[in-house]
Amino acid sequence: MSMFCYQCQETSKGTGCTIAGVCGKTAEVSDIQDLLLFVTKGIAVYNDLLRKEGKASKEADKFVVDALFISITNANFDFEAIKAKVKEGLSLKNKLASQLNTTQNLPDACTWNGDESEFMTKAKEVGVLHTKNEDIRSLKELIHYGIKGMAAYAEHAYNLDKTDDQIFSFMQHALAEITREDITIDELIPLALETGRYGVQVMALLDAANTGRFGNPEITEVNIGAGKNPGILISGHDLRDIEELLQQTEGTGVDVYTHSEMLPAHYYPQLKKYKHLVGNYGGAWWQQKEDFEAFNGPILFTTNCIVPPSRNASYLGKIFTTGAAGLDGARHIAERKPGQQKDFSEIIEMAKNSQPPRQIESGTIVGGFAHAQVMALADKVVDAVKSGAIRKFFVMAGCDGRMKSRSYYTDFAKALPNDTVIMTAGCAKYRYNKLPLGDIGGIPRVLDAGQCNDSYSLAVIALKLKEVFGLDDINQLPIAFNIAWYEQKAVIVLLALLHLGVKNIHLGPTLPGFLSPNVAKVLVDNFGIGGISTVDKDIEMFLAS
Ligand code: FSO
Ligand code: SF4
Repeated sequence: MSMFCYQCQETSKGTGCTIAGVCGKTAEVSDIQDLLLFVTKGIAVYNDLLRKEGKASKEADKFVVDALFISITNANFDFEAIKAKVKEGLSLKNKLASQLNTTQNLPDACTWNGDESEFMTKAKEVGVLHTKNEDIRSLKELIHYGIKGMAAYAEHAYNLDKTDDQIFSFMQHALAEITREDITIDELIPLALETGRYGVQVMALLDAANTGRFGNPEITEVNIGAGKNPGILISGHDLRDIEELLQQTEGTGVDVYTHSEMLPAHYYPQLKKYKHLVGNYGGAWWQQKEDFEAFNGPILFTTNCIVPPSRNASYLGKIFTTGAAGLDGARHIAERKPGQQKDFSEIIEMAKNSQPPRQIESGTIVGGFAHAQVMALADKVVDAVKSGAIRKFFVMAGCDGRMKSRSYYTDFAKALPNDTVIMTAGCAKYRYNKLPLGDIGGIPRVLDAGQCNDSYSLAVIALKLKEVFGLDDINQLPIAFNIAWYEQKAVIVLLALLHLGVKNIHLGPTLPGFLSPNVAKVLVDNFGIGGISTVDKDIEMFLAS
């Protein structure tokens, strides 16, 4: 075995990538990520203790968030950049150690201080399989992945100057807890549920950060064709990055197109006002090789999901990364200095010398149904439910991926009866957002709330509908949850929904490989979590319940 990783839905054979990642991660990158997470746990333990002494470090808060985000699926493939982060972590760890008054039994994650020549040997000792008991390992990793998702959302909020000390504190406390060798299953289960509570909190924080700066998403038709000017394609999830890119490209003759999870940028008043934000180009993240070949201009990744390009890809020299994203061979745009913007001039210059994008499709898609917009239509929605025009809502949020079995979601959307409405968020929507599914009395049958974190909006809508209908329990609403997952942000979304009391969530296309049979049983018995079967059987089951 040259590596071990089982954090995403596409993990090899559903059990673990052991030679190289299905995602394109090499064993070397996987190992250095393991080491980074080990050092990060040491920092979390120290900062958790320092917090008790009233001396928590803000530098550590930020480091933990960055390091976790870097190790999310498809975010960073740059070995040297991750190694540099390990070194930065080691020196921060020593700084924190020197500030701590209490000395107690500290774990290896705190005390290990190897030099660069020892990095790869140590990395082999500290990965996921270090925990031998499969149930403990499963629960620890469930919490760990939830916290990674939380870190992604905390980072986006941070970039918009919104932070929450309770979230930093919980992340570090939870990391410290899962570093314990003596932690029991009875301690880990409530910690997993508490992770969901902070999942709701971080999504609320990011929602407030996004809407506070860019306004509430509103119904918007987004062009999916190509224009005549050269363009920059921006991917990932960071709205501060796209705002600065739009400001810096204004008046340059270069258009900006969104890709994959950046599509919802079009729904925000303070972003859609830029006339040169002309459309969304291509499909979900996993189709990027074909889409990028056709785009012609430079591509900026603000986060995941990156698919490492092959050596002969025509767009090889045109990829830029920023923030937590990284790719060897791509140019990385440095962090913004205090009071300044990131400098995107190199990308803009490259775009000016590029051909315009090749048109690969035409038409428009509609979105912008986040909580404020749906609530503005509440009377219409409630009437449609009361009159029976809408029989059921299907929350089909989450992620897309390359597995063939994900065609289930397209078939499911097509087979749903005409009196049902899909509520979506995240890149899962690309499986059905270009289908002609029509509307019910002016309410589109696919309501896109936004990015994966905007699953929060779907939960807010459900809670408001519960109030409107005077119900005691969210599960009495005519809403079914058929969620597609791929990476760790979907894990925090799932834990958040469980925290809100949502039961009987179906998860596909496969259940997580990191759930041991016993941990899966806990989720099934207590929350009614289920998988998927065939489209017909599932629709029948959902409509009957
Ligand atoms: Fe998708 Fe990738 Fe947004 Fe994820 S582009 S898969 S859950 O990063 O975060 O939905
Ligand atoms: Fe495998 Fe997923 Fe880990 Fe990549 S992120 S190595 S595909 S489990």
